[in-house]
Amino acid sequence: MTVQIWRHCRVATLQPADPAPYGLIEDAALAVEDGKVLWVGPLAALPAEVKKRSTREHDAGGALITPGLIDCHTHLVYGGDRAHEFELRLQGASYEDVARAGGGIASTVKATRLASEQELAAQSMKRLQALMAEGVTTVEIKSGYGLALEHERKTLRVARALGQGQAVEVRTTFLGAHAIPPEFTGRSDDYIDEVLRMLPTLHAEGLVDAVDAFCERIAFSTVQTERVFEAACALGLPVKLHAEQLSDSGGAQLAARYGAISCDHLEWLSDAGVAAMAQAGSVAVLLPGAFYFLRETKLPPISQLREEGVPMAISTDCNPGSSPCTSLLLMLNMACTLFRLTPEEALAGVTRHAARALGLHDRGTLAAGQRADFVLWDVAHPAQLSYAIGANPRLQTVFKGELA
Ligand code: DI6
Ligand code: FE
Repeated sequence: MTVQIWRHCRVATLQPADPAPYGLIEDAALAVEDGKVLWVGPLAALPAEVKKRSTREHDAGGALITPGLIDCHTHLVYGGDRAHEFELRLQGASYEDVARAGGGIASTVKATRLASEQELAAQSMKRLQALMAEGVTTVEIKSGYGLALEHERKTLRVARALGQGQAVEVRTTFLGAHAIPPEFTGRSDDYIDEVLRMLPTLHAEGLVDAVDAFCERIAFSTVQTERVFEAACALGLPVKLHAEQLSDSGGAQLAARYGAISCDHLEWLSDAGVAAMAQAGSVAVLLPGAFYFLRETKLPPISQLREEGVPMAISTDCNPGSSPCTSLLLMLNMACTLFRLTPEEALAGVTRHAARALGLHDRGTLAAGQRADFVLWDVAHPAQLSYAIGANPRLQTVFKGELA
């Protein structure tokens, strides 16, 4: 097996065991073998036997190396766009007004159903590539704009295919319970029956890594959400939830009872919700792009989450309605400016904690045995990744030990 060594770099390992902020190692070396990190530490401590086996050396030119970024909550496979709805909202309509008037998610469902697999793939690929250009090496993609078996299948197949042959891994989440499709208007329980029929079929086709639902007064109740969770658990699939985005429905407490790997949005999360998440070990996925784009004013309870030790992840929520965003670096900045996270918390939010929000334990930090997914950046200090607005200092991405 070949051993490659990156030297002349600083490495932010994001390993909690490394005492410096960001787990930062100055004048570091990073050795990779067989797609995994073999060794990382100060260059001066590089073991002679690792050095001896090295077959390729890379001069990183003083770059900062971080784990590959992980966008743990996206809806990036969809048809059409919602620029018109943006205009309506600028004239005074709220997100919920638009949804109730049959626009919103429903209009994306229409466009997604009309799109062929090829058309969906072509427009979604552009969004995926924008994320990858900023160092994303793992991305979660949800279904939820098909809302019928063939269209949910199409979405998940496109999502899986997007990652093939590329320097990124796609994880798929079934979000059948995202909205009530037009043919089920007024019959939301019947639609949940349909979701429960779709799930085992799509799972059997190998298209589902996790299950999500939108628990909200404009979407599904906690009782309906619980039926979806029961079905997921019966299949051994992890659950996550769009919870307390526009109101407090107690979704986080429900999700915690099902050991949810994450609860996402959380602007209206109560103290009881924070406590339940802390106990269950669920990750809080914060989505500053949606907060910004919907001009929300109620902040997620950051200090309570921090005090209770709930890990916080940050994601784009890339979707056409509430966060038409393909920049995870911009989300780092917004997590700090809008939510008052520290740049270190923000970076952990798109690496270590984002991995955990996907139930992945082999990435998100740089340590021996972890996947060798990492990014070389032209920055002097990791805080610059959160500080800059609209910059893209990525120099190179290494995916599973190979230069992308
Ligand atoms: N919450 C959101 O912010 C997105 N989905 C969800 O459950 C919005 C989806 C959309 O408006 O298309
Ligand atoms: Fe979302």
